[in-house]
Amino acid sequence: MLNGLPKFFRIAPAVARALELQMPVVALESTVITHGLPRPDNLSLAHDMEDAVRDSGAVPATVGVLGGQVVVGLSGAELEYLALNANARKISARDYAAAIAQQADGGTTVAGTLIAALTVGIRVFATGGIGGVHRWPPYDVSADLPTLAQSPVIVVCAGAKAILDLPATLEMLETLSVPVVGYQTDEFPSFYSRESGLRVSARAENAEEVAKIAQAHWALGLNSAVLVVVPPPASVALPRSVVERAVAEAVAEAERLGIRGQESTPFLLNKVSELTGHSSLKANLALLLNNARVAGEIARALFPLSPHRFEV
Ligand code: PSU
Ligand code: MN
Repeated sequence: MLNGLPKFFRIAPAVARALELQMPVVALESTVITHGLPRPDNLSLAHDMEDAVRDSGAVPATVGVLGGQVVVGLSGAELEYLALNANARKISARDYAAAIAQQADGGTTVAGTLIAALTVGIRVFATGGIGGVHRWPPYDVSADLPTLAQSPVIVVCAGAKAILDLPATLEMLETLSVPVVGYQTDEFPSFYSRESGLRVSARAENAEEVAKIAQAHWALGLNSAVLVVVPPPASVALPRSVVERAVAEAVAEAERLGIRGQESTPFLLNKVSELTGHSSLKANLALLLNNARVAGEIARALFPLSPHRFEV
């Protein structure tokens, strides 16, 4: 499966070996490193997420673009280079080709990471929150949504980012035939908060059940992602009212400053972090780690061969 890859793809040896042996692999995105989190938390978080995947017995593969190469499984030095690189682009589906042709560096979004995961055959992916339908301007819809519709990958997240229009995002996921599976919950989490008042389309109690749902979904010939939503850990989750107030203020400020398009998500996330006295940052870091751990367990349920059995 790894033969015939486009020449601008590079897979880390540990990841290539795991894929060939059908061992559990979890893809991780890198826009959260380049644009989502402040330094130095971004780099430590990137390492911690990889460790969380390893601790649950799977092989992590952080995806990014370096000098126009799509790298699946960034090394420690490469993670550091991206985390410190202020010129790194935010690479969603439409941005790939230019980044490759122009030999640029960048962090891949959920959409960008899904494309790379699918190209090399990774079926499980962990992130913080997916993009979706924005509250303002009303016609800003993340490429994460249509890409999820075309990518048979299990995506583990804490819902969609709280800055979005969550009911509209859920409706769009339904339209796109993406199951939204609550991990030990009936409620769609709202990223920083465990609650949203919105229901998921199915509930799973453990990783094995998620794997069975995904296998049945794909056996039907459906080619969309299965979105697994995990509430943020109770110890760091914020009350919904606190988040809502901060989001309303951040959105109003973005509107005042005329911030649009690609810049909108990083601006709003940063503003919400400031307005909540950085307790949202703490929740963000904790939920990312938790999602990496759950994704590792799901990957093991999907590909029951443990990597440890092959370690000599
Ligand atoms: N969630 C975060 N921080 C982020 C993102 C999500 O906590 O930086 C990124 C993800 O990579 C997601 C992207 O795919 O934001 C969506 O951006 P847009 O709305 O521009 O498509
Ligand atoms: Mn957008």
